[in-house]
Amino acid sequence: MLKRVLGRRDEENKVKKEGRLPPGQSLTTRFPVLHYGPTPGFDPATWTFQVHGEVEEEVTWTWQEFQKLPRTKLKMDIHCVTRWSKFDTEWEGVHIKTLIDHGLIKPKDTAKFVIQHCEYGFTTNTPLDWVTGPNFLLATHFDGEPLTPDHGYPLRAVVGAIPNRRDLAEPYFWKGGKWLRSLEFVQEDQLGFWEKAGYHNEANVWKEQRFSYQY
Ligand SMILES: Nc1nc2c(c(=O)[nH]1)N[C@H]1C(S)=C(S)[C@@H](COP(=O)(O)O)O[C@H]1N2
Ligand SMILES: [Mo]
Repeated sequence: MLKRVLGRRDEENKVKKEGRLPPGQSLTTRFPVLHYGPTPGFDPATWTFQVHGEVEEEVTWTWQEFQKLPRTKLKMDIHCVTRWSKFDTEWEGVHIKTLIDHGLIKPKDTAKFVIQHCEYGFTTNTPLDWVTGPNFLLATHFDGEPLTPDHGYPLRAVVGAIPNRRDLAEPYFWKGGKWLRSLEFVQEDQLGFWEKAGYHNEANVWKEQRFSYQY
C-alpha cells in the first residue's frame, strides 16, 4: 500500500501539492477524538431520530426504521479546527438530499438553516444548502465498520471536502454533530455549542475561519 510506504510528511507533501491541505493544517494518520463532555450510551429499543421544525410533516424514525433508509458511501477530507486534517476518509450513511428526493423529508420554503441536535443538548448549525450537499452525510459507518462510541455511535453528521469540488461549502469538522438525535429545520440561524463559544459561524477551512473574533 502506498499509504504504508510513505511517511506522514511525504503524505502531507502529496496532498499539499494536490491543493488539498488548507492553511494552518497538518496531516494526521490517526483519528483523534474531540468533543465536550462524556460519551453517551445507546439503547436501540428507545433511540429515535427526529426531523422537525419547518417541514411539511415531522417524522420520527426508530433505529430499525433508520436502517431501511437509502444509503450512500462518501469519501472526503476532514479538517478539524484544532489543526489536524485527515484525507480520503470513507463514510457510509444517509444523504439528506436523497431523503428529500424520495419525499421522506419535505422542507418548507421557509426552511433556511438546519440545527443538529445531539445527545446532552449539543447543537451545531448550518445553512440548509450545506446539509443537502454531497459532502454532508448522516453517517453510521467509518472505514467499513460501525462508528465507535467515541466517534459518535450510532449516528453522527460528517461534513468535509471532496477533492475538485471547491464549489461546495468546506467547513471545519465540528459542523458534524456526534450522537445525532434530530434535525431541526428553521427560518433563522441559531448559533450552536461551539459557535456560541467563539468559533466562527461560517467555519470555512480555506479562509481559516476558526474564531469569530481576531486576537
Ligand atoms: N455531540 C458532539 N459532537 C461534536 C462535538 C461535540 O463536542 N459534541 N465536537 C465537534 C468537534 S470540535 C469535532 S473536531 C468533531 C470531532 O469528531 P471525532 O471525535 O470523530 O474526530 O466532532 C464534532 N462533533
Ligand atoms: Mo474540533
